[in-house]
Amino acid sequence: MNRERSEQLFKASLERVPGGVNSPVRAFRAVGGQPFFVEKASGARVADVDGNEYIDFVCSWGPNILGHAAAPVVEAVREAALSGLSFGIPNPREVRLAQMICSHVPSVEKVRLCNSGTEATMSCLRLARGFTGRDRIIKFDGCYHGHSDSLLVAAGSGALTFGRPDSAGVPEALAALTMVLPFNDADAVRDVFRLHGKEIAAVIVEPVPGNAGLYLPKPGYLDDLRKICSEFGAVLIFDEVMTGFRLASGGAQELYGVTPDLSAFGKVIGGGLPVGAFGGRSDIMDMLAPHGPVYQAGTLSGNPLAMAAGIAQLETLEAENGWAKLEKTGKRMAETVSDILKKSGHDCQFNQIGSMFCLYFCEQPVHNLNDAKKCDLDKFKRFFLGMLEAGVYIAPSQFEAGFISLAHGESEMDAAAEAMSRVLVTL
Ligand code: KE4
Repeated sequence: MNRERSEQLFKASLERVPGGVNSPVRAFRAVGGQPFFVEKASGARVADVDGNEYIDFVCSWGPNILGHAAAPVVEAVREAALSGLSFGIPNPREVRLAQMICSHVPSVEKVRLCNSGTEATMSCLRLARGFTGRDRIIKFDGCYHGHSDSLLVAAGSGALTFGRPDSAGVPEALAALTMVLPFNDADAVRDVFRLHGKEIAAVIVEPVPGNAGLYLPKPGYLDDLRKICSEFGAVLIFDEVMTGFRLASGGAQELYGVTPDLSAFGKVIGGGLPVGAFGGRSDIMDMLAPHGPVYQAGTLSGNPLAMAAGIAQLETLEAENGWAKLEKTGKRMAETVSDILKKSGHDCQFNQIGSMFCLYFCEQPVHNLNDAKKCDLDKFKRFFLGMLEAGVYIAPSQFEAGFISLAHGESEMDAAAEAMSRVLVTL
């Protein structure tokens, strides 16, 4: 495929934007080559500036659950824009979106809207620390919660459970307050609570981790986290930025029947515009300024256009029973892919739940980050590039999840399956 215009744009971008991109994963560093630049997108397809078209299985990392440029969302944003782009004053749409979030997610008694998933999870931590008066938190390896300092932390070496910075610029002293444990191992959590229970403000987890590919919680694991947090008075935070309003209208917490104390949201609730949200128990949420002592704020929080997009997206999902449709498409995709993999002779693992999936190039099942790290990254890279040339865009990293939307119909799924069969033969 000719990508001359994208190459020119990337060259120009590199002069003014670090790495040429505004978010690292877009740079294609994990798969080689250069990113293409999008001209326009519609439904399940994106077209680059050189006129190449791709079936899109990234969906802007989750937000475009109806497909790109979905008419109800575009119309709602257009109409809202005519009445003003930002007020910094309360507006009816932010009340409506707050009510919709609370009506779909029973554990969310109150919610605060913000502008990104990072803000949402960062604010959950500050709330939990303010509510409990404790400083330590627990996260899990392979889970990503955005780029706030307390969450850019890697597991300490060996038995040392205190975290170490996972990015330059994160102070050691702050990172040490974050303990990083293996996902799907409730005993490890219980052991740390026995040692530090009184100092731990919160446990934050992606109930279905989608940032090291995609793997699922083992039966009872999330229930164990709930029991341990209740026993020691720690706040259980579900980071549903990716799973919220995607895996079910009530998110992963509905699917697994586990009630967190706080939840973070983003992506789908913004309809493609910048939105985050965090909410949960009223007694915790009422700690937030101006009502309580925990400060949190945002110039564009509750922005009328972003609210209009989120409301239109959720209303469309409700009206079309979108979650049931996505469940069906996801199941059909898993059946098709497993048939293709059987015939291909490749050792792959295909993890799927609802409209999220990941094809791992490894022999053993993937239940956590260590399993995922055993993948053949070179084979994934060749698969990614082959699929791209075949007009199918999947996540440019083995350690990312894939997404389908309501716009992924039979023709897109058949075309992608056909491309997959052809590319696997070349690996
Ligand atoms: P944002 O700040 O990017 O809106 O959200 C951060 C975040 C928080 N929690 C979860 C579970 C997330 O998946 C994310 C962001 N996801 C990545 C995809 N792996 C966004 C893509 C990117 O960073 O460019």
